[in-house]
Amino acid sequence: RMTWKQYHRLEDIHGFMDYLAKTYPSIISVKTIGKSYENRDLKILRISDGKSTNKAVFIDGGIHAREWISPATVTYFINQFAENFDVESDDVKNTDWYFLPVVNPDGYEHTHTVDRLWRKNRKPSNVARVCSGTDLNRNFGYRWGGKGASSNPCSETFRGRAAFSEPESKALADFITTSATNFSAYLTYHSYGQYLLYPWGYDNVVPPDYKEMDAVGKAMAQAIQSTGGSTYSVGSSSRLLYPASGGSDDWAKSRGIKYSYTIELSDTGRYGFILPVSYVEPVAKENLAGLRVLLKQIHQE
Ligand code: 0X9
Ligand code: ZN
Repeated sequence: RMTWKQYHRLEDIHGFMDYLAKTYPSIISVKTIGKSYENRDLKILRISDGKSTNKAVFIDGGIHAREWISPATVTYFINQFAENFDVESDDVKNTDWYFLPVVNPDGYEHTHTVDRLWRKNRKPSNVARVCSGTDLNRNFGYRWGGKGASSNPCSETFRGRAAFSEPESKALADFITTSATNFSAYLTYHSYGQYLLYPWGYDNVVPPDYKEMDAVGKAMAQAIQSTGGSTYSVGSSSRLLYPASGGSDDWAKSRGIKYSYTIELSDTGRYGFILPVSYVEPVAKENLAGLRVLLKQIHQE
């Protein structure tokens, strides 16, 4: 049984997804879109009633291994929509949802078994295996290799040997590219800092339609605050955080997905990555309110 009163291992998360697909076969399906370096499944859960007029939304978590609140929040969303689909709003029902809760399963398991603060994936970067792991959020193929992305395999922000050199980032991008689904939004959950970030991340410039992303981001932050009390700052990630190229959000935006956000969940630094499990439900709940605001916007367009 899945709860949000503990952080779960990968096996539990995948078991939960399979259980939902089995229990609600008319609206939920699970698909393995590829394998990690250590041969773990990259599992996507889709929720949809199959209407052709639906809007499509892609949500992922766990790009960075140690950010445990991220997969916990994404699975909370899944559970909320799956268990209450029949009584959910038209916005939720008129949506094709795609969830990839753990983009980096090898890293995630490594943080449970060996090193709680591991960030990258686990693929060795050279034959000598001096340093392992690529930062998957520096490995995507838009403006790959620019600012804030290291060429040193021992760095925490190692960009990889080439764009999409890693099976995890490649599988995600290939799925979005080849699924022929026209995604209206791409949301990637990280921690920590409480930010709603939009492109560009690669440098301190913004896309032509940034004002719309900014306005929707601010409305989401407002909903988060009034639901759970947390304050989220909204802005372009290069400006609010730092320039960092090769991020999944930039790549999604470059593919024409209009609403592309990186959401840095709680907290603001007291516990950081080691967020006590008592935070999971409040964080996920207030972020569900934020997500619903974005959804409403998408359905107005
Ligand atoms: O640096 C990152 O990858 C993200 N922050 S984290 O603390 N979770 O590592 C921010 C990514 C923002 N987006 C881009 N720079 N494209
Ligand atoms: Zn992160």
